[in-house]
Amino acid sequence: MLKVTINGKEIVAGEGTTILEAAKQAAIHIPTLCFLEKLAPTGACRVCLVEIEGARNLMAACSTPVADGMRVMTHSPKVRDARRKVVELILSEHEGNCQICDRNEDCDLQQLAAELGLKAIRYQGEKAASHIDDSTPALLRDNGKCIKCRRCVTVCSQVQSVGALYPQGRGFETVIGPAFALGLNDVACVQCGQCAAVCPVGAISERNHVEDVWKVLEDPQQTVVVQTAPAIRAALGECFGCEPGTLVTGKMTSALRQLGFDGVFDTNFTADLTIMEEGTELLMRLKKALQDKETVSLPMFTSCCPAWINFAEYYYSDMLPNLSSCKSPQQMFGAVAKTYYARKQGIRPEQMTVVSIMPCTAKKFECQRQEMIDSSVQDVDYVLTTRELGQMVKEAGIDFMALQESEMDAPLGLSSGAADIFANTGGVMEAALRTAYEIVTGRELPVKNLHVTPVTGLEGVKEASIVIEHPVADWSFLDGVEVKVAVSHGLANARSLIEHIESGEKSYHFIEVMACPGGCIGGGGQPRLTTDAVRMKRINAIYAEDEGKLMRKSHENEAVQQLYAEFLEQPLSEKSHHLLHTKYRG
Ligand code: HC0
Ligand code: SF4
Repeated sequence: MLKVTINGKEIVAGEGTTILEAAKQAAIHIPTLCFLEKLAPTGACRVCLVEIEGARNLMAACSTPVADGMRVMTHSPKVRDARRKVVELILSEHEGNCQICDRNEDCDLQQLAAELGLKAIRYQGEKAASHIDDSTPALLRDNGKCIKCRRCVTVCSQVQSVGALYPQGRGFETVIGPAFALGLNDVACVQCGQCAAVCPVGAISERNHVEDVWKVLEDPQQTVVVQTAPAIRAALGECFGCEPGTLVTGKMTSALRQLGFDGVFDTNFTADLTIMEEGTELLMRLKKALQDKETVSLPMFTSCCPAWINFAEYYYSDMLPNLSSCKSPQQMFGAVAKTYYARKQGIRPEQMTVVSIMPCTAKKFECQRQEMIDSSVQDVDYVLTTRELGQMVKEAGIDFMALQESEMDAPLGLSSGAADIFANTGGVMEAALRTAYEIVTGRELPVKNLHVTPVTGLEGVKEASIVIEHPVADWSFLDGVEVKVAVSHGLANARSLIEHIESGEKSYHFIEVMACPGGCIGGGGQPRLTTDAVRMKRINAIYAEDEGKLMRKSHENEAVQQLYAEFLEQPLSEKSHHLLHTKYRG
């Protein structure tokens, strides 16, 4: 162990600990800008400069390891002056337009300027040129607002292993973006929005569709229904000052009704439906492989995360047959709403608008895919992120925290606890196992409180296995079979998992992949900034929502059972295939 003194306070730290980490242990705050927890520091912004006794230069605390006997000053006059200069220089070339910026009052740079007590910008000069990339349906990038901190570069390469963004040029001329000034649509960007989730300023955000939704809500010819993704309810409250992980399901429902939606429904309803379809698909693949000895694509991968689908299409097109053919719950919802529900309401699909509230930017891309028009028109019309819904509620003058709680509408608003946990990494797997095990054995999954603990939590790749004992007659070929599953989140983890499978080191039957760290609760459209502590609070809230329900398995959802009885007939029926399944092109 090393002894180091920070601001006169003696601290014991392990070998390799950075000054920033050691200071944090001692509750000493050093401001940062480019730094992101758990990722290799770049030292790009120099905001975390500190003074080390005896050293010639100030050093970046995020990338300088402590040494035995080191004496560090984090807020000496020299440090405070240097830090101000750094931030003034950033501000001098930043085309902020703060009052009308997407990040007004939610901007790390504004907060930093306030923290450092900046009262003037001593340097004035040329501003960075604005170049707007609106080439994808999901994201908007404005280089004029970019402060070149490289957080987006770090996340895109280290967490997602995509590397769509990188710094080009030198000094003032440095530009962050895809090569040759291409748009994100022209490179292998998966539209996950993790870059937007970590951008400290307004340089990368979702494409905003709030105005489109206002317009359609004011159109008397349209029946406008809304679906809310599982992860929204544990994060929307943060837009109104709540602690991360505050469940606001009932208030969110009331707010959506006040905004004027004609039906307030739940993506969770089609998450339950997904389990029926995807669970049956998995069992059929196992049957073909183990009983009929046919060649089938195993392992089967979940297919509900659109950024993961993009990733698979770009990098692992040979694995596309391994993806479940199920559309995502968002898209199943659109197809069911504009057929089954529209018919119940006596309206045509073109008289209905489906709006989704999603924690995700890639869902904006997904809803526009050519595969997603099975109701005869585009199945989902607009996707708003959690942040955009927060904006709409504020624009409408709704006092969110004062709202009474209310219930979602039937039938497409009814769902199980299994659907809730889709929101977090491991949740789709657990939900699928709760149903598939019971179908095969007639008994409840033999785990504590229905939780498959090995697939929960924030470990990047998680594994579990379950031995099937005494299955019912139809599934007797599974007797004694050890079903192996894996779960990954963050696409770099998916990449390493796939490489282990391809090399033959690992083999599984079923794999859940979510693109964003933590799953959808950490999506690119969630309130910023999503740290691991925030992820865990949201995950705990989602599990609490699940545990608080009487109905905790997808196959128990009576509204889903009714949908089959009245319309779809059974999982994997012809109608199900037409509306709920698809094929990705690669
Ligand atoms: Fe998700 Fe989904 S769980 S991808 O993270 O499966 O976005 O919340 O809506 O579609 O249900 C996101 C969240 C969804 C879908 C669901 C799945
Ligand atoms: Fe990279 Fe995802 Fe951003 Fe695309 S959306 S640039 S893949 S982080």
